[in-house]
Amino acid sequence: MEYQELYDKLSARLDALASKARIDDREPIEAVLEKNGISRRDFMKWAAGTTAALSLPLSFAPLVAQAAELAAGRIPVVWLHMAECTGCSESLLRSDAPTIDSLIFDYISLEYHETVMAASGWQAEANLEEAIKKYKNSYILMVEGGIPAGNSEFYLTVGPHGKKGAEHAREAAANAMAIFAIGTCSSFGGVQAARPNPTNAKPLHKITGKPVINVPGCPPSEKNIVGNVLHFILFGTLPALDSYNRPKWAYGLRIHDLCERRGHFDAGEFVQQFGDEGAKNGYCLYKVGCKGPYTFNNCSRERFNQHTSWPVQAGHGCIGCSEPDFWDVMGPFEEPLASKPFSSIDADATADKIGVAILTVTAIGMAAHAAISAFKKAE
Ligand code: FSX
Ligand code: SF4
Ligand code: F3S
Repeated sequence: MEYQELYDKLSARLDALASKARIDDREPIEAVLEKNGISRRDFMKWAAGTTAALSLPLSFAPLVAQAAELAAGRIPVVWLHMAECTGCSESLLRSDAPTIDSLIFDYISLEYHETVMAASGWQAEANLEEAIKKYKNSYILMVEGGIPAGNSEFYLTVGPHGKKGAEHAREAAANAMAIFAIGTCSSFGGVQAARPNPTNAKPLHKITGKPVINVPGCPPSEKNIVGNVLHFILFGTLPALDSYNRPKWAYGLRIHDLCERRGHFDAGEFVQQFGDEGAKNGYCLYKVGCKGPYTFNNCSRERFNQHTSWPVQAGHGCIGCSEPDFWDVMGPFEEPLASKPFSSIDADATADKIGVAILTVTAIGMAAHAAISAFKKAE
């Protein structure tokens, strides 16, 4: 599709969304940004950066800005917590000067989010049930955390009914318009599922049996979380996904491909041990365990903590936190994987090729076309 044709299509979609009645009566996002000292110019700069992050042409920035404005008040979001550390929510919410991403997230119509809502106990449970009923087939479901499964479901119970986490997830997924697994735990099981996986924790798609877009990372960056919401608002369909159902715009390249220390890797300049001269000179961290060559994510580009830094910039190698089973297959974290089969993967491998290689460790069988048709139906 030509860019102009795509632009017109997305623009018509946003206009249709704008003509829908708002589901709440809060002030417009523009006013919220202004109150936080963010000018229109800053906002448009942010839109341009987000457009690039989403791999769209720069001329689409006004559409991304419009999607961000519409994210509030028109698309309800239900966010469930399962077994995890809440780091994914913290990634967005805990900044001393909120970024535009975190303000937008704060401002989207979070109908239910256990960390940030005021309600608790029976009231919280009633809010969840009501939101699921009221916004049937029109809400986005985001789930954080791995989910104890099978005979171990009772290891996670939530709320005053003592409902199992898996039941909560299945009920909320049944009528969602789109489902996102936020974080490595929800995408792949994460730390809960590390050997010996005492609670039999499973990823969201295995519990719900539904198409799920995985947004892994322990935690994922705020850009990857908010970017996925905006992408969905813009397109109303699945983004291009890799073999682990991760959006390619965010997870299409390896940490190693985008790393600022890559020149040192290519020149054979390595940190031999933490604190040595090489470390002071910012040399490559491969020999002290960096798993950037095996990990697909955009951390060096998007960074964390208000976009200030990321693990490798801070002086520690990537530990592969957005890959399936990283606790089991990426360790030891401070030694190279030299003796593991991964080391035979050639340096120019694409996400899909690596995915196929790692599929021998964990099989996630989910056909993208099935997922797309399900989304189209829900639209
Ligand atoms: Fe924690 Fe989220 Fe890691 Fe998991 O993040 S940052 S353990 S991915 O589910 O809270
Ligand atoms: Fe690659 Fe890691 Fe070295 Fe960066 S620090 S160049 S990601 S091995
Ligand atoms: Fe995780 Fe590696 Fe990024 S450890 S945060 S994927 S640099």
